[in-house]
Amino acid sequence: MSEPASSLSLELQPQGNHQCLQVTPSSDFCLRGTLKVPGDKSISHRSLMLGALAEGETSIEGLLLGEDPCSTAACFTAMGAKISELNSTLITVQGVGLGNLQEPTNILDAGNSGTTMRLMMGLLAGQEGKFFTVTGDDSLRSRPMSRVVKPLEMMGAQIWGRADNSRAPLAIRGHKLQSIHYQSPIASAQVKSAVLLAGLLAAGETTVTEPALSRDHSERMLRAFGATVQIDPETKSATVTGWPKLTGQKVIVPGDISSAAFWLVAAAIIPGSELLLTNVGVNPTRTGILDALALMEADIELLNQRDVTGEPVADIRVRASQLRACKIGGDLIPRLVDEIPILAVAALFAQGTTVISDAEELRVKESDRLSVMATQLGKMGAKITELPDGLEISGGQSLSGAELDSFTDHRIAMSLAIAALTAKGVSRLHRADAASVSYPDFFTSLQNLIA
Ligand code: SPQ
Repeated sequence: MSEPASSLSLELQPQGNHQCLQVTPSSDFCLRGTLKVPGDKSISHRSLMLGALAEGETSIEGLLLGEDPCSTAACFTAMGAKISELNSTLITVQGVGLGNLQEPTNILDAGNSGTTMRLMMGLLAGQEGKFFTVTGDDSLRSRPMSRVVKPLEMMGAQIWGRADNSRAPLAIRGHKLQSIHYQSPIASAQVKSAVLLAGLLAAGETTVTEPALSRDHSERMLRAFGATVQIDPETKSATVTGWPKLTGQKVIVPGDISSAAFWLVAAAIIPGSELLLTNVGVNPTRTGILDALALMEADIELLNQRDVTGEPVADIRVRASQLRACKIGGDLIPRLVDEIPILAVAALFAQGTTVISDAEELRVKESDRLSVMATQLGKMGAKITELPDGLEISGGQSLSGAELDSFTDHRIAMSLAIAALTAKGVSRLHRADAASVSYPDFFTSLQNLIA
């Protein structure tokens, strides 16, 4: 990466199979400009999966061309879906029809993507008479899969794997399924979606009830493709009716608010910054980050709010301002679960002590995000305490440059890169390339926004 106009410099250096980002900060820079963040990862996965299951053609505009959706595309291509080259802004998928996925001749590799593995397992469980093996990278093979194996087994699924069928690689023999009403112990869109997708292949009605509402992209898109989906917001339940006729659709993927979150926080904490983020998905099950930043008194404005193929979208303006500490927990957590690492960075610059609780789920993401953020920000001199279910972060701090590591977790890589911009002294962020999982152009965009 070339030298920026200011004296701040970002340099990506090869390091074995990975890349190391060297950040040499300066005191006189800010972030300015207009940016379109890449397509929503959750919606991208679902559009590929439902496109593969539907009859006819699905066209997808704005699909995230990150590593995770590429894993989903490769898995469904191996099962007979015809997916056009993933190098353009318009992707087409020729579906095979519900229940008609082909038995792949090799192991299905979900890479780093929990969404690919868990949602796909729901769809594979009911492909009668066919055999599938699913695996992933080191991180994904260490993540818990029993949360989807258990409800799928209640529906009649046949699944085998390591650690009492709870860790990939997992083998699945497609089997006739029965509908269930599943009371999920955790608010998880991946659990909910896996069960609802399995419910498409079971006679009758399959319901999932959650302790708090998780993202509802599956429910919205299933409806758009022709499934009958009932939502009961009171009981936090979603119900699908089995064996719908799914028909290929036109999907326009909005920008990912989880990717926008890095810019929202960066612009809020770097004095003099002002950014306009265009075309960002603002589905209320995902806008917890906006609510948290509003609690912190960030200067954020939603403009041009509209609906695009069933998902709410807006442009978001953010300007630097003095943040205040806040308490984040309860039902807000599933609505900002992936934004907690970057919120921890915001909290370092807020007046007072921010406490994040009820976030134990972060321990089973691509890394243990509570532990990694506490140790990595700690290396920069931050006063941050790891709690069993969250973080306690003292604000008003100044950070020092340090040797940092993403632990190959994309959200950690981008959060630490933003923290490094604000530090005094050089930071080296090892395995920074992890950002490509959800945001392949992150460092180029960062470079372009520096003013
Ligand atoms: O797909 P994966 O690897 O699980 O990705 C993450 C992320 O940070 O991008 C979580 F690590 O996002 C999940 C999110 O945390 C994506 C997701 C979805 O698309 O349904 C739901 C959330 O997970 P969960 O377990 O709360 O359902």
